[in-house]
Amino acid sequence: MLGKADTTRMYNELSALKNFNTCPEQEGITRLLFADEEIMARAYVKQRMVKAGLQVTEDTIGNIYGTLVGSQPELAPVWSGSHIDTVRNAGMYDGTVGVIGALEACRMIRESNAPHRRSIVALIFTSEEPTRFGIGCIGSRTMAGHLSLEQTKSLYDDQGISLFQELERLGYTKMDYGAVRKKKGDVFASVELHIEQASVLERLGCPIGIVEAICAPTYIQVTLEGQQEHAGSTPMNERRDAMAAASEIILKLESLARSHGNNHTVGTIGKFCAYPNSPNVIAGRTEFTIDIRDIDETVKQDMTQKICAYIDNVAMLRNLRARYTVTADDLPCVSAPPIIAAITASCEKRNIPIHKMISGAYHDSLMIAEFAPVAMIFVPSRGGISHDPAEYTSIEEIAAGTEVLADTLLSLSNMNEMGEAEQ
Ligand code: HGY
Ligand code: MN
Ligand code: MN
Repeated sequence: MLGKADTTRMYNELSALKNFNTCPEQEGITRLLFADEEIMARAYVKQRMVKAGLQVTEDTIGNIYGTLVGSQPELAPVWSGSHIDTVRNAGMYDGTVGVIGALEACRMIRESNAPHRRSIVALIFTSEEPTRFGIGCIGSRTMAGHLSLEQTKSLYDDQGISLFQELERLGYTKMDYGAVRKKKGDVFASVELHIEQASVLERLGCPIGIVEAICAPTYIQVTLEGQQEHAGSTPMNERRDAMAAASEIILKLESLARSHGNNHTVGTIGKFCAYPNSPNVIAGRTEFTIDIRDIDETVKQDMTQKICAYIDNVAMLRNLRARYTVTADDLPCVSAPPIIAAITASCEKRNIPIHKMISGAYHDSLMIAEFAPVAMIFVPSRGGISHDPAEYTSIEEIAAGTEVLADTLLSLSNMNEMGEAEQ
């Protein structure tokens, strides 16, 4: 069992990352993929990785790898990583806890001189958040083979800039995009440390959550086209109001999700644009994103099918034109028992109570699960708040999760293909 994480070092790094913020004049942190501040945050973590003695590389979609080389580097490595990009007006812990936690775990292992056969890799996955380009897990999704270079040409941000244009601007397209792809066997195991982003652990008074399964998202981009008209002189029975139509769809999504009556069947419309967005003009067009999640793929497909049928029906009844595209339709994943066992073993040795749970949020581990065994370690979120400036987890709670992560990575790095410990 390894020792203690260095809470000062970790807190300083989390605080440094907090300052890479595109909108310091607003509440919280906004650090979208490939914004100047995100590029600076990437450089900062790479510099900390080098200082920690890791070998640092980056791939064609911007995933960053910091490798603590093992005694048998030819063996499939053990991974641990997360993200540094944020939603708008975010807190300072979503994603960064997993990146700094993985870095600190590597330092703990290196400073302990504990022998480890497999290399251990701390990673930053490119753009876990869908904030800029409307789809999440861009870096890990590419690793799993679900995002081709061609497809990056059709992912646009609100300014009409494509992901491909950004990759070109930053010189990534000069490298071999295909090399990003990972196949089964390339990675022995992957463990991600993350804040819980809900209040289960806090309510239970439990410091460590072990994620047994991760819910998956389906994203649907919807455009409703009606008729822009005068708000005063257009009689109610002559309107083709894209805002009123959208409101029916929003409430239908909510009632569909509620009807399943469980915490993991959820539907959200968080991004909504109305045109021309003027107080005295009937909206001629609305554009919005539907985010459906579930741990059960058949339920998610049923929700998707029902809401799309409802959109068609509203459009027909209101004489509007509806266009929609499913832009992401991911599969839920389950964690690998040997990794769960390794995390559990560390918590037992450290006399830390655990709670096994499902993650309602998705994470890069969802994509990594397509080519490697995964599991996640959760640490509590105060009040369950996340994706909000008030997001908070104490450095002591983060250190506890990091210490368990470090034990787990070390034991996995000395495990053979049968899951037996070998020095
Ligand atoms: O939306 C999510 O579950 C993650 O925070 N991107
Ligand atoms: Mn997030
Ligand atoms: Mn996250």
